[in-house]
Amino acid sequence: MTDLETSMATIIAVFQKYSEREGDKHKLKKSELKDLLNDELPELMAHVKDQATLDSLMESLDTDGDAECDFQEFMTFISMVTVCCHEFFEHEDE
Ligand SMILES: [Ca+2]
Ligand SMILES: [Ca+2]
Repeated sequence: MTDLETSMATIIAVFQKYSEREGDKHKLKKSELKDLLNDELPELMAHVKDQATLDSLMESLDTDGDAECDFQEFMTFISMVTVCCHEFFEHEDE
């Protein structure tokens, strides 16, 4: 597999690792999302310390309003964070 293919497979595997834990196997409930963010994005979570911030993050991700984060909603979040990282590293070079 190429680097990009591996990355895509990794994102899917990471999502499933957490989404399968409880309830709907294909969706992240808030506690699963929280564990995923804590374990997989600790740098980002350093900025999301309080419950209110996590609540509003979950709310903004949950575009269909079912109180769970499905894979499409998760990908929207990942691309948002990745674009932010890219912008950050672009400025690093200057
Ligand atoms: Ca689940
Ligand atoms: Ca949802």
